[in-house]
Amino acid sequence: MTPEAPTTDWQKSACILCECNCGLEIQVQDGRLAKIRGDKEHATSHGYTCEKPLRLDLYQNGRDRLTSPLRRRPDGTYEEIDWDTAISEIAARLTAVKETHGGERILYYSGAGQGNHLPAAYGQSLRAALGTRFYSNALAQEKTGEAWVDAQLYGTHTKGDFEHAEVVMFLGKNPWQTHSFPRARPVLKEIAKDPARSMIVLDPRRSETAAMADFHLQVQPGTDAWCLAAMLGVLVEEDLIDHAFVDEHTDGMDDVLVVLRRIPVGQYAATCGVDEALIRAATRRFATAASATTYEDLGVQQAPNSTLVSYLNKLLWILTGNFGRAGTMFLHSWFSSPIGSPGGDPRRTRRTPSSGAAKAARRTIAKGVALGAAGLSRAVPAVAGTPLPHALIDSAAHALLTRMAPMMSAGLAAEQQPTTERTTPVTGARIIGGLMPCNSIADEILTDHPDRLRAMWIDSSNPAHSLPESRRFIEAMQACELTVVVDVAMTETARQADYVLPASSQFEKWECTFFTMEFPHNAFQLRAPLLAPRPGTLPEPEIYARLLRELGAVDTGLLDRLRTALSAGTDAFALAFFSAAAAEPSLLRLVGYVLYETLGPTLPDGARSAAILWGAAQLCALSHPDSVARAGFTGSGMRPGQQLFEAVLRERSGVTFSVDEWENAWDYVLRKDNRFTVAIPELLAKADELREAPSSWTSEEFPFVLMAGERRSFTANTIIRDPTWRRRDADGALRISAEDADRLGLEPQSRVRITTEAGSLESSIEISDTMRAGHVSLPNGLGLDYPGEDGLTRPGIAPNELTSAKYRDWFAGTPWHKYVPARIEPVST
Ligand SMILES: Nc1nc2c(c(=O)[nH]1)N[C@H]1C(S)=C(S)[C@@H](COP(=O)(O)OP(=O)(O)OC[C@H]3O[C@@H](n4cnc5c(=O)[nH]c(N)nc54)[C@H](O)[C@@H]3O)O[C@H]1N2
Ligand SMILES: Nc1nc2c(c(=O)[nH]1)N[C@H]1C(S)=C(S)[C@@H](COP(=O)(O)OP(=O)(O)OC[C@H]3O[C@@H](n4cnc5c(=O)[nH]c(N)nc54)[C@H](O)[C@@H]3O)O[C@H]1N2
Ligand code: SF4
Ligand SMILES: [Mo]
Repeated sequence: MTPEAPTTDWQKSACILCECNCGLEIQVQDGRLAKIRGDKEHATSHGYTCEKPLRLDLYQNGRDRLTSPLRRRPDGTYEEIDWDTAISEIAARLTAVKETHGGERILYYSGAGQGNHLPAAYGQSLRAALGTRFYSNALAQEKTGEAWVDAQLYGTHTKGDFEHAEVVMFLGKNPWQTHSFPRARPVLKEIAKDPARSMIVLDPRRSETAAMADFHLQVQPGTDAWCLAAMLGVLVEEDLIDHAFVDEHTDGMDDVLVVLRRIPVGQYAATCGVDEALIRAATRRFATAASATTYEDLGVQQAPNSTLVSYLNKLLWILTGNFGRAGTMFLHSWFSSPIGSPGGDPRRTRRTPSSGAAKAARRTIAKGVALGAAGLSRAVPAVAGTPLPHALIDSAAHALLTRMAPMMSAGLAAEQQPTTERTTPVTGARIIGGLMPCNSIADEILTDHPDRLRAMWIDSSNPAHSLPESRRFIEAMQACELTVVVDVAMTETARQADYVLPASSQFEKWECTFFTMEFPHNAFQLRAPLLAPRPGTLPEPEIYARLLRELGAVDTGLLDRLRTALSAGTDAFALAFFSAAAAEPSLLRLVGYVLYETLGPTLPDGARSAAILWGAAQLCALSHPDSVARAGFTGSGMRPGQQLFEAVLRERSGVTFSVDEWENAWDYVLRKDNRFTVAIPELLAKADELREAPSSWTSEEFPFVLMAGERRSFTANTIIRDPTWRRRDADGALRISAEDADRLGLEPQSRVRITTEAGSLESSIEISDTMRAGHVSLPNGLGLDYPGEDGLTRPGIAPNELTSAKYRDWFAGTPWHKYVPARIEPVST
């Protein structure tokens, strides 16, 4: 099928509105996504969808879709320019910044979209060519604290088997609306109706999920650390610890227990405002269940003490032995990680291929390296031109791949963070997983510090809307010498940029996400385009390639030689590429671009953008050899990776790339003897200080806690901009308790003024019995400028006009979006 052909067939794709990426089947008619249903054959969602994707056409055919590169005029208006002009001017200006201040003064901000991860993957090549060092995206305002804790404990990301757990616990997570695990709603319903299973929810609000829970621990906002500490205190007091598990699988528990024994359970229950008996009952239920899982999300990750809360959460399931069995927590494979591994790259610290493969690799590595050392000029033609035995080419290529994997993986996905800690140049903020904290970005620009950031490249993100204190972020954009935004729509961020580059939509190009977080079976889906690109737009991989050509990033002679090698087969190509990289390691960081230029044009159905996935598939097979083999990708050398890549290209409903047994969860532990390292000194100290630490940040001036950014039905960050998507609650009312409404004399139709340290805005209200007194909530994703009949409309409040960047986690720098001290006043009409 060619993407141009208008068709009424059901075509396979996926939802791009949250990280679940449920498989979809879509009928396209007259350029519209006319009919949409769940894909029953999809490897992870099996036909499930929620209500949100049914009107995805509002994304595809949004009225503010971009169709031409734009250049900002001095008066702030934009003029259309052609692509050649855009590429040459941007390349020249990036080069100027690099030459004047250094490439490391260019911030690359991208990669957190819910559906499109290829831009950030190819963006690694641009970053390599420019020599950027600093990188950020939305993960650095939610998940970096948790990622750091994971890195200390066992080295990689955890998730839970909610479908089979006897007890599930959600901390600041409302999966009824926000999903994050497959088939969330049916799973929640099954748990709620099964008397043998239980749900525990920590949430100040009676969310849809909390309303289904057996134990709703309705904490005071921002006090989860005390609630979790109290639960851990109960575990120790009542000896609910799984001692056999702790002895067999953990190191350092004595240091942890010293702190936990000191916890005053009653005092902490009072601090978090939850009845002590309820905390004890919930803890007993969790600890005595045959299997239990937890999920923490924004309600705790964007609130005070978030990194500490992540640690306490993980101690809860570790102390009760809930790991590595059906219905418990697990570590899992990645097809390609979207976040660097904060504690070191798995491919570096983990044993490289085990069994016979390792020996073979060791034996051939010497040959491979020798070939590589022969350098660019000799090795490449030698491989392309002489009939070396296939087996030798393959094993030499594989040996080189094994050796170069760490650097190559840095060129493929998000930055891989070395074990040494890095900090930002101006404010010294901690960089976790390679990501600069979002809250620090403006401070790294709005200063006269000589090492300040000077330029920003922003792709697939809307930080002028999604970052705290957005007015200040906009000031920071304006202070830059150059800002470039790549997007499908004229967003709040695009409106501030020097250049705006129009991308083809996610239904007009090959795309994928790297949110592969399932176990024991894990799947990856490459999506084919359903429609032709809108005229004037380009897929991001092509945008990056044009810039890299303009910058002369890779010698064209080398690219020609690699193409010649490729004509002899992908193993010859691989050996040629790795040999070249052995002589010039910087090539590895450019692997995406090299693959796009060489392998890309040879791929079927115009799937040029998928070229980078060849590298990802090879690294995946190398990192998880046994799991990938169990998924059916077998053989020696480069073969498993090659087969996996071919399956990815072929299968439209996703490919199961790793198959494990439950006990294999231990294989993913990146620690000596596969044991958890449980004592984290700086967080244990902080836990110990909770007794005296402040637990409230409101004041007489700002007596309310505003949750700035609740997920509701028909919100999906800012991916769908057309306000008619939200048929109800069109302008995103402020939710307020009946008690507060009474006290302030508010009626359902009243309007209020919300004032915080950062701003003051008017809002409609919804008097809601889900809110507790003193807590108010605004939805996420509203306050977007959208073309209406008479110019731009802007229904609702952009939450970050009310947040301040200074409210952030002391450790990870993540924002307190869920805890904004605020004042609420009636507006007289
Ligand atoms: N419908 C929809 N789904 C989405 C998204 C979307 O935009 N719309 N976005 C996706 C993304 S990017 C993400 S990161 C996830 C986020 O998913 P969630 O974290 O579930 O989303 P939120 O609604 O921001 O916050 C969850 C809960 O935290 C509670 N909360 C607020 N303050 C506190 C507190 O101090 N303590 C505790 N324990 N709870 C608190 C809120 O009442 C809320 O019920 O959702 C994903 N799914
Ligand atoms: N106050 C407050 N702020 C928050 C939150 C909160 O709860 N409260 N939540 C935070 C969280 S968890 C998240 S994840 C972030 C999300 O914030 P961002 O990471 O900024 O993400 P989105 O709003 O999803 O923006 C995605 C952008 O990608 C564009 N886009 C869509 N398709 C394509 C494409 O194919 N190519 C390109 N180039 N662009 C495309 C969209 O038009 C949109 O501009 O917000 C954070 N900000
Ligand atoms: S919004 Fe999330 S849960 Fe709903 S269909 Fe899309 S990917 Fe699935
Ligand atoms: Mo998010």
